Amino acid sequence: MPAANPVQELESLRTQLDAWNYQYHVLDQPTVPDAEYDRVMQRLLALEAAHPELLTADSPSQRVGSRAIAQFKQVTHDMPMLSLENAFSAQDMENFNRRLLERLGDVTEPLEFACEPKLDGIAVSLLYRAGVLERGATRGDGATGEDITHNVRTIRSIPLRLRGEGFPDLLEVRGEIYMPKAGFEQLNQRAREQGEKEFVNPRNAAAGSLRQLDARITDQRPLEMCCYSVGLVEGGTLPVRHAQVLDCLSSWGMKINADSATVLGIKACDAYYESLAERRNSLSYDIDGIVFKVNEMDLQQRLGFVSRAPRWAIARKFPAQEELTTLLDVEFQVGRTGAITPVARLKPVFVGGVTVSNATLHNSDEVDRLGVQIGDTVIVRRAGDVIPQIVSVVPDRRPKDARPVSFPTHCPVCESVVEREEGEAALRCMGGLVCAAQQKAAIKHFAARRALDIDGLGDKLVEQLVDESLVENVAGLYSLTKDQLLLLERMGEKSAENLMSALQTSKQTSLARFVFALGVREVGEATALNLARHFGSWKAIAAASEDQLLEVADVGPVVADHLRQFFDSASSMGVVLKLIDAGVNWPDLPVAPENNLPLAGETWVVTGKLETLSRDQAKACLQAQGAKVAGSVSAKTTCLVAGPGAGSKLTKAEDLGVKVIDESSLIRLLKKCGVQI
Ligand code: 9MJ
Repeated sequence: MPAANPVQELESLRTQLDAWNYQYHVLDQPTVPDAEYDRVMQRLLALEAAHPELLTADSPSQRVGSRAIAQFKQVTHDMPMLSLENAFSAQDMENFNRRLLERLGDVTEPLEFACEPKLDGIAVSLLYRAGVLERGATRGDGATGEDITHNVRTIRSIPLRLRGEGFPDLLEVRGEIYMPKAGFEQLNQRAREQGEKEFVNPRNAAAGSLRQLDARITDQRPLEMCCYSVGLVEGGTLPVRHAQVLDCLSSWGMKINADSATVLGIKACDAYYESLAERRNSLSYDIDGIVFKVNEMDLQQRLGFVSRAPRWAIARKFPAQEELTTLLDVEFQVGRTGAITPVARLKPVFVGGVTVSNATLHNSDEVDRLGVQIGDTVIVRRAGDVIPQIVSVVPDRRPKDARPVSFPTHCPVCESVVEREEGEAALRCMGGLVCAAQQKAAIKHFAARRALDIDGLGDKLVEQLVDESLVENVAGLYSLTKDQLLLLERMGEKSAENLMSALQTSKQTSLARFVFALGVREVGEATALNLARHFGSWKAIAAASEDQLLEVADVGPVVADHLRQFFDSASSMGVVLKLIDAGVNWPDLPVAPENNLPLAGETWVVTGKLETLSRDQAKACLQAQGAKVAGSVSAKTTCLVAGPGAGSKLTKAEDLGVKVIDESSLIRLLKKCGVQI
């Protein structure tokens, strides 16, 4: 339908697209389906093609250039871009506060501070003239950066023209361009699938994405910008408090951090720091600390700068999550099922708040992927409670005497032959329960809290019991005597009595716990619960054919095969019978037909990052309650469980009006269904 007035129609299409873009990328509140956005964009493109003279640089159609630039131009920052002084403790914060008060002299405590999560990305400056984005530049060394306008324009949370009114004629907005964790994971997933090199962390990925000469590449990268200050301002005024300035930027269409806050006094800054530190891993973006800024702009003015950092701000850093260290050696650990895991022995290094001297290398595929050799300098990462990982190798620091990691052909514990099963990454010791390492691991698993929960039977004690040949398998635990225990190192009368009594108590259990405690390969808690519910008794599980096992939710051919192998093995069955003879018991369950389960007939989807459960655990628990768990959201979906970083599935669920809950609600629901979490 040709419009009577193309100028008006163009303006209305652009305003509409800008608004949708703002709602989606800045407010995180999508309002129209993608198809509608695409239709309006197509109309805009057609109209602009018909009227090239009406094309403007701030049109939403003009985000991605069609050609690469030849090179980056240098940009001088008329107002230097500052760095921040660092603080590492509450004491450093006290000192900061004291310095502020001393310098200001006449102000009384408490000072008001703006608290902002310190994004770990690339600092940039955006210049808006008459509300139109004119230039984007990196901070560089603070005085000179690089012109990255072509790349900045591709980032949808950066407006090409400001919204609303009242902005100064010239406005320099500063902030951080970063890659959210979920986008980073997807980017690396794609790189893995295409056999390309992965990025080490979201910061490097953001930096690499902005360093592209061709904006079409940057356009493919999930970058965002969050604004945290202004630089040059001409032809207009801004409010008198920093937090109000940010609110102004927000009203003009810029993204600001929703987790920021203003507080009174330095103690409240500490409390903010502690609460963000606790939430750090569940945020959708990486932060490396908290920035505290004196909120009153006139106080900022009076405080001024020292060298290149403002006196009115400080960054309290979290303990680093990545550090460099040396790989001293690789040793091999044998797990419960014989899987042989290479473990990196590292020169001890303080990272993520603890000293790390070991990291898992997972398997030989991972060693190959990293290309790591003994003697290499490596980057170690420890985030939250996650086990430390080697992220990458620093190739230029490889010493001359570095040597490749060589995998054993025989088990380092029992010397049985080692095999790599087809389609598996792990090497496996074929010694079975002859292998002391597998014996120990099986007993530790059996005694664990979520299994038979034998209080006081810790790892060290299990190791002693096996090393002293007092126990060979889990059934042996129940023939231990107090006198035998008293022979062990550091075992007193009281501890021995307690352990004997804990062993006695542990005999009273549930079928699900018992099945889980047996440690059959791939049979986790959720599968054990499903088996218990489906068959009701131990004998029925042991007697089930592979086909019957396959009827159980969450049991596939691999698990069914492991289960059959376990029950077909005379030695495994011997252990089970001995346990029952020793008095291990549980109430048999009424067999729950699948359609009696609480979530029978429902279809669930799980997306985003979960904190307490893994996504697989959440899925297995839902399936155990009778739900179908699907990979994508549709009108048939009963409920979406969305963790931080949830993306298109969440959008779609909201579009379709599907119920959305978070992890804590899921856990509450599962607990109500009787699941132990
Ligand atoms: C970051 N990186 O998130 C500043 N920053 O302010 C925040 N950096 C900053 N503020 C003045 N939130 C200089 C740097």
